[in-house]
Amino acid sequence: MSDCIFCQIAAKEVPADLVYEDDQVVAFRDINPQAPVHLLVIPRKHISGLDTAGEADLPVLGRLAAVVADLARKEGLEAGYRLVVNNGPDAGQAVEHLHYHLLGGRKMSWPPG
Ligand code: DGP
Repeated sequence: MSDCIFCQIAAKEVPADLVYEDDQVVAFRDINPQAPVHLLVIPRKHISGLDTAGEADLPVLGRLAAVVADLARKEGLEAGYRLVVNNGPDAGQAVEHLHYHLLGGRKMSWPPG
């Protein structure tokens, strides 16, 4: 989608600190990090949120999870990390392109805010 900031980052039309890319998935550092490591892991395909992902998107959802686990290892998050999907207004989703927040490098509290 031409007016989607994450589509533009995936297409390299907007700069970002990319840490990983393949034909299906792109990962980059969050512009407003909430932890020492804060990556956003997205599908290249424009999917507005987890609730709009369909059957055909199941392979890319699996790929996203595998890339998250790999990036967590590469970022040295052996002590643990948190994976967050904000879906919809109550969760505070600001960018309507599915993204996994990979947060780590500090102790996390529970419940989240
Ligand atoms: P969410 O609330 O789950 O939709 O989080 C969106 C995240 O995206 C937020 O943590 C800030 C980040 N973000 C928004 N615009 C940009 C951008 O242009 N570049 C980067 N690197 N991150 C962005």
